[in-house]
Amino acid sequence: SRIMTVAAAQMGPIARDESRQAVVARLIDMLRQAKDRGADLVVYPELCLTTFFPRWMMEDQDEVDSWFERTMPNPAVNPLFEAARESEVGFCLGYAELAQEDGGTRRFNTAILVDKAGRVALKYRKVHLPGHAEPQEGRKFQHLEKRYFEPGNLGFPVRRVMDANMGLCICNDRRWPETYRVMGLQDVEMVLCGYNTPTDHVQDPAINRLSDFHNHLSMQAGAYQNATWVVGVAKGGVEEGSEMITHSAIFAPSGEIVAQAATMEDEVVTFACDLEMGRKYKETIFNFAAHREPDAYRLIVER
Ligand code: ING
Repeated sequence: SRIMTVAAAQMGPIARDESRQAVVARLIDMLRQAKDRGADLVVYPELCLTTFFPRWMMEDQDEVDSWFERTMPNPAVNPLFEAARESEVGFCLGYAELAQEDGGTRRFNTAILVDKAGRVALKYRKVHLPGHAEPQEGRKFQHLEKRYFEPGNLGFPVRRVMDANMGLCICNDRRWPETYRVMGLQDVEMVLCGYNTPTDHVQDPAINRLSDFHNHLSMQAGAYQNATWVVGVAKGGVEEGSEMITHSAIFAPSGEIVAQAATMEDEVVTFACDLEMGRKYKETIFNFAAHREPDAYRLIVER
């Protein structure tokens, strides 16, 4: 066995006017709780430095850009990087990234994995952007990720970090089987996924009442069908009037939920994950080399 003790650091709401410094203090507090429980790795939610700003239509680009980080690390998050390095704990951080790239300004919904030495070992930019580019009539809250971000351009990389094949995805990505399969084909052993999931995403109560079920269903399926651990971490509760789901959880390669959050607040959930657990599935049921028939799947990439 090869044990990675992972902590899902679920967050309660972040207020619109909550400073990054105040938020970072919450993140450090949870890092210390996780360390006390023997965690090697702490996983924070999507966009964990600010409120979920895509719920609002903003005309002024400077206002939009105030929600983004221009460098990472930066003065606001340095205390977290220092606390993690001192505690010899790795962490996964979700944030809005404003980058100067290919001669232009690019904006992504991003997550990084920082190792125990404080190095950024892996970076991911959210591929599946839900919602809309233009405000929609009749919505109490908008969902304008397609307006404020562009689709990620880094693919779904899997890297050996902290002696584990690690992969990242963000929120809506977890609903798409392709997300896990692209990483599964790279022999991923643990997928880290933060999310901010409003319960009123579609205007249909019959679907919205299943928000929690669809959340766990997506990650249980992804874990089992690719024989990988999945760590799903919410920022939730009622944030600026918008209700978002919580139930952060840790999913084993069997598809079983081995630990889950019980509150809608900041809450640390830990589990000692044996990274060898997926091996038996990959040698039998999900032996991709022996059983997959890619020629039969061409439609998936031909659109
Ligand atoms: N949020 C939501 C998510 O995919 C959503 C959007 C909610 C889609 C409910 C479908 C159903 O969890 C983000 N940020 O992607």
